[in-house]
Amino acid sequence: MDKKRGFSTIAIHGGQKPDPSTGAIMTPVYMTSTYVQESPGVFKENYDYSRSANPTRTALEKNLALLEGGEHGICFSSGCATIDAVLHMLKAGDHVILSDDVYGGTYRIFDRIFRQLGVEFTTVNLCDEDAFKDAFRAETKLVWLETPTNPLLKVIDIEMASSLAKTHGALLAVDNTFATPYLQNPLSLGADIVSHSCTKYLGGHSDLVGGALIVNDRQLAESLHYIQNAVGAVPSPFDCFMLLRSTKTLPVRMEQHCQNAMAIAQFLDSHPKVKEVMYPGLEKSPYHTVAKKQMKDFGGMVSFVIDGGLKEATRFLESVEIFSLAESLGGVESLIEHPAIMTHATIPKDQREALGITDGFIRLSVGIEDCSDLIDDLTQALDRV
Ligand code: P1T
Repeated sequence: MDKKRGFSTIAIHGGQKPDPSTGAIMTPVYMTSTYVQESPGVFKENYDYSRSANPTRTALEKNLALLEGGEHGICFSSGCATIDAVLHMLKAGDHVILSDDVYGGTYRIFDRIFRQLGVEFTTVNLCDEDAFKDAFRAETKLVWLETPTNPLLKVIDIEMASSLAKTHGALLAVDNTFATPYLQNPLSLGADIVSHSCTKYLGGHSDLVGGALIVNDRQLAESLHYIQNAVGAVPSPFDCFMLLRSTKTLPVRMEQHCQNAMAIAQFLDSHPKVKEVMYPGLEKSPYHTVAKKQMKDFGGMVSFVIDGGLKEATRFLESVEIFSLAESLGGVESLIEHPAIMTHATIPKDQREALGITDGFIRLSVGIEDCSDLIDDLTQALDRV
């Protein structure tokens, strides 16, 4: 598929062609662990063992690379496995600058797994350019950020981050899970590595766990492929098939997620029981200008602070009927969660509260149901607080 085709055309056809033996339009699920060799070391394409390569995974890797406008896609069994693979390129004594607001599980990989192996990291508010500059050391090899961030929905200027990382000889990795390639392409803004939890919008139906890295640089791709194969956190052919099925509808789903999220952010912003709304689509958001510059639309995630504390938040979370109280995000159904107790519990309490992830802080993954039903649900739940 030509990179110049439109996003929806690439989403549907990219990386895929009818099965040559049958004409099946859908890429088959190649449920095989190994491949027959004609002679020792002589095998078709690069298929010798399914940890190393599998045709269903190859189609997905090509599809995701094309969607991100990148050269190489490398798929993993989860979003966390992608972060682990990137950090495996580092050695003891190397230093990473990590955005101060990231998924709790991301922070945990840095804090509990790689710190004890000698990889150091500093958390910084990367929206503060001076603090960002000050965090670089001679040993800094990598900057890792999410934008929009989880769960505060801060928007970090990717071009600014890329220029600082380049000046200091560090790689820039952008976790593009919240925006998806439909809304933002970090490689085109100077990032070296794009990371995804495919569990979220790319999967879109809350029925699989997966991850992907996309890069342009061949050597970087080879290093990551080496780690992918050596460590072995690869997705099953069936999950790859499910993802290929899902990315076909990514554009239409994202349009509806964004439209519903904007309406809900505006509704919450004018509600007397809501203290603060975080959504980069709101003009008064401090991140609106950067978001407009680098994103096509503002995404399906909305966070807000309810008036009161844990008691009010709990009553509200127990009262919603269409929103489901659950971790994760990006599915067609609306989810709601309490980051302090759920997705970000691994971040130390003082650090979490200093960031603003307080007991009244609530995160919504706005689904694609009828928006009026979602607003009615939030209204009745707020009435019960
Ligand atoms: O769950 P997994 O596929 O391993 O992805 C980890 C991950 C990576 N990056 C971001 C931005 C994420 O949000 C996540 C997972 N997040 C949740 C489960 C959550 O509810 O926020």
